[in-house]
Amino acid sequence: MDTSLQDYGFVPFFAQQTSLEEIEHGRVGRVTEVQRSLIKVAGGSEERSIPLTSAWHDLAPEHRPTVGDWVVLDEQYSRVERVLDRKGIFRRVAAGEKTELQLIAANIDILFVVTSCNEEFKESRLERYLAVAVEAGVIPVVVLTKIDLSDDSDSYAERARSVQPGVPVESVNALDRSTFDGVFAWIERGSTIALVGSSGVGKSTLLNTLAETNIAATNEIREDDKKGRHTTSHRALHRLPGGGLLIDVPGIRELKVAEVDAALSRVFDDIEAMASKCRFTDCRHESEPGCAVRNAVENGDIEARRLRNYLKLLRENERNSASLAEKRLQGRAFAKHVKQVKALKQDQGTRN
Ligand SMILES: Nc1nc2c(ncn2[C@@H]2O[C@H](COP(=O)(O)OP(=O)(O)OP(=O)(O)O)[C@@H](O)[C@H]2O)c(=O)[nH]1
Ligand SMILES: [Mg+2]
Ligand SMILES: [Zn+2]
Repeated sequence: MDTSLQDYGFVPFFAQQTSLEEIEHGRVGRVTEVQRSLIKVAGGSEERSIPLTSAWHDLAPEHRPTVGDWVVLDEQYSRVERVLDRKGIFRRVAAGEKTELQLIAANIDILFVVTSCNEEFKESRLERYLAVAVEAGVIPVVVLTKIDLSDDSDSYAERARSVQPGVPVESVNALDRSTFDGVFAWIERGSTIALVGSSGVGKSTLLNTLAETNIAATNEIREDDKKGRHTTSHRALHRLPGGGLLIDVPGIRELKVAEVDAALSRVFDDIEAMASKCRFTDCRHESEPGCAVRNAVENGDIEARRLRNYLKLLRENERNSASLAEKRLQGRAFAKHVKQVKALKQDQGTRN
C-alpha cells in the first residue's frame, strides 16, 4: 500500500471500503480542507483541489465530505465519487435559529479540548465538550494553555480534572515546546487529533509550536475580557513533521448539542446514579419531594453548578434531537413523494 496513505491515517477500516485499483490510481485521499465550492484532498499522490458540485450541496450536511473524511475520486480526479464510512464524527448543532447539524471533523482519534488559565475557563464548557467527544467515540484530552501567564495554573488543572475523574489534563505554555512532554505522548504517526475550544485559547499557537513553523495565523486576545478575535476562519488538517495529523478548528462560540443522550449519562454518571434513588422514577430534580439529587446538592456531594449544567444540557439535547428527528422524517417523506412522482411520470411515459 502507498505509505503516504498510511501517513494520513489510512487504516484497514477504510481500506476495506476501497478497491486496489482505486488505491493504485491515486483516487483515494483524505480531505484536508473544505471551502465553499471546493475541497482539498491529499494522500493519494499530490494534493488536489476538487470542485464540490451542487449535487453534494443538495445532500443533508452529514452526508457531505468534511475535513478528515476519506473520499474516492473519479478516474479523471475531477469530482468526489463517494465518501467512505466514518469511524466517528465530531459535530454540533450549527449556530443560528435553524436546528441543523454542522460537521466539525471526521475520523479523529483524539480530541484536544483547549482551554486557558484565565476568565475563559469554565467547568460547564468542558462538560459540554466532553459529552460531544464521548458521543463521537474519541479520547478527550483537556489541554490547559497559558500556564506561564497564571500564578495559579495548578488550581485550574485541578478544576479541569474534577470535571470528570480520569480525564487527562495536559498543562502547557503553547509557545514553548519544552512544556509539551505531556502533549507529545498523545501524538502518533497516522493518528488524528482535532483542536477545539473557544477563540483565543491558543489552538493555532499549539499547532505552530508542534509543527515548528508558522503554518497558521494567530492573534492577540482582547486585554479587557480575554476574548479571542476569531483568527482561524476555516478548518484544516495538517501533517506534523514527526508524524501525526492535527486539525485546527476555528474558535467555537457555542457548542450546541443534539443526540448525545448516552454521552450525557456517561459524563454525569454521578448525578444519574444518585437519580436512581429519587422517589419518582421520572423525577426532574426540580421541586419534587424525595429528590435524592437535590438532597446531594444540599449536602455538598454534588455541585449546584454541575446539576444546573446537566439539566440545561438535558433540555437542550431533548429539544434539538426532537427537531432533528422531525426534519429527517420530513426529508424522507419528501424523498418518497419525489420517487412516486417520478414513477408516475415514467409509467405515463411508457404508456404514451
Ligand atoms: N503566553 C502565552 N500566550 C499564549 C499561549 N497560548 C496562546 N497564546 C497567545 O494567545 C493568543 C491567541 O492564540 P491563537 O493561537 O491565535 O488562538 P486560537 O485558539 O487559535 O484562536 P482562534 O483561531 O480565534 O480560534 C496569541 O497571541 C498567542 O500568542 C500560552 O500558552 N502562553
Ligand atoms: Mg486559531
Ligand atoms: Zn430527583
